[in-house]
Amino acid sequence: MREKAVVVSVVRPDALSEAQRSLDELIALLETAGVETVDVIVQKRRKVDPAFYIGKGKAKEVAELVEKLGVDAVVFNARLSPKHVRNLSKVIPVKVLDRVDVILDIFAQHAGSSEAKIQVELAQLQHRLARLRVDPGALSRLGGGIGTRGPGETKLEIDRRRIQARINRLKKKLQKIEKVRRQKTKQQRYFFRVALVGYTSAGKSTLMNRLTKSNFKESEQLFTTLDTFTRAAWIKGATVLISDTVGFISDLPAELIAAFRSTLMVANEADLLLVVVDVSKPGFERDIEVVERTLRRIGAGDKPKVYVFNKIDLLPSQYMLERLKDRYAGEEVVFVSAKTGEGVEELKEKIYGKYLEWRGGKPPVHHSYNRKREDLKGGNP
Ligand SMILES: Nc1nc2c(ncn2[C@@H]2O[C@H](COP(=O)(O)OP(=O)(O)OP(=O)(O)O)[C@@H](O)[C@H]2O)c(=O)[nH]1
Ligand SMILES: [Mg+2]
Repeated sequence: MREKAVVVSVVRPDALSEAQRSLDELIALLETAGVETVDVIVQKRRKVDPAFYIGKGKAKEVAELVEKLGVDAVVFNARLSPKHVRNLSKVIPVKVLDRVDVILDIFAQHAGSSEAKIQVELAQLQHRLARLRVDPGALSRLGGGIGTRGPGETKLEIDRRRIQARINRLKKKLQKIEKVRRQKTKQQRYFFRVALVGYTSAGKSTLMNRLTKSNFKESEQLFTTLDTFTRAAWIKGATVLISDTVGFISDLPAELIAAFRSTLMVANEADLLLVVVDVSKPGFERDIEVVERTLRRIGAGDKPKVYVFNKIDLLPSQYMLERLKDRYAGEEVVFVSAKTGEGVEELKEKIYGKYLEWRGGKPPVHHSYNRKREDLKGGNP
C-alpha cells in the first residue's frame, strides 16, 4: 500500500512564489518516492522556531491532523536540524521527515551500480549519525517505509558505533573504486571531454542518447541517473567523449555531494560543460542558479559552459521561444528539443567550435578510439 504524508512548509511572506515552486517540487519528489501527499500545511512566518520549527502550538495542530487523516509521515519542506526532529517527534505521533530524507530515499531506491549503492549508503549513514548525536532514539521510532530504506538489500544500521564502523568500511571501498576508475579514465584525457550537467529531469539523458545514439534510461521521475556514463560521439569528424551524470536539485544534501564526489568528478575533468536546462518550467532561472551554485560547490564553477535550453517543444508558443532567444542573445545558449531533435545540429556546431578552440586552432585529428561503441562507464569497475 502506498504511504501517505502531510507536507508542512514554512513560507516567508515575501517569497510566496518561490515557496510554491519548492513545494510542488517536494510533492513531485514524494511522488517519485512512492508517497502520496494528502494534505499541505503552509505556515507564514518570518523566522522559524528554534525548538519546534513551526512552533509548539502549530506542531500540536499538525499532530491532530495526522491522527484524523491517518497518514504515515509528516514531511517538512526544509532541512530540519536534529533538534527540530527530536522535538517535533515528541509531539507528532508518526515519522517526522525533511527534504533531505526524501532525496536520500529516492537515491537509495534508484541506486543500481555497486558504486552508487555505496555512495548512497554512505550519505544516509552520515545523515543518521548527525541525528543520533542529538537524539539516540531517533531511528527506532521510524518503523519502515520512506526514510528508512537503504539501497538494495542492505539493511541500514541504527546503532551509533556500528554506523561509524560501517562508514569507515564504505569509505575504504569507495577509495578502491576511485582508484580503478582513475586508471580506466586515464586515456580519456587525450580526448575532448564534454559533460552534461543540470537540474534533475532537465533532459540530460535524453540529450545524451541523441548525441551518442545510445539508449540510457530516461524518465519523468526525478534522479533517474545516479551514475556517470561516458560514450564517444563523432561530431563533424572530431571524436568527442560525452558524459551523462547525476542531476542537481535545490537543497541537495551536503552528504550526497561528498559521497558522490567520484561520480561528479566527470564535471571537474571535462573540457566543456553543457548545462542542460528545462526552459518549459516556469522559473527555470532558479534551476540555473542552483546548478551554478552546485558546480561551484564541487569545484567546477569556472569551466567553459554552453547552456542548452531544452524542451522548447513544450513552450506554449513560438512567440515565447523568440522572446527567450532575444533575452539570451549574445550568450552561450543553444535552444533544443532533445525529444524532437530540433536545434541539435546547432548544438553540434557549437560543440565543434569549442572543440576547435580547445585544439588551439589546429585542425581536428581523428583519434582512433579503440573502445568505440563500448560503454566507458566510469561507475562500475
Ligand atoms: N517534451 C520533451 N520532453 C523531454 C525533452 N527532453 C527530455 N524530456 C523528458 O523529460 C523527462 C526527463 O528526461 P531525462 O533525460 O530522464 O532527464 P535527466 O536530466 O537525465 O534526469 P535525471 O537523470 O532524473 O536527473 C523524460 O520524461 C523525458 O522524456 C524534450 O526536449 N521535450
Ligand atoms: Mg538522467
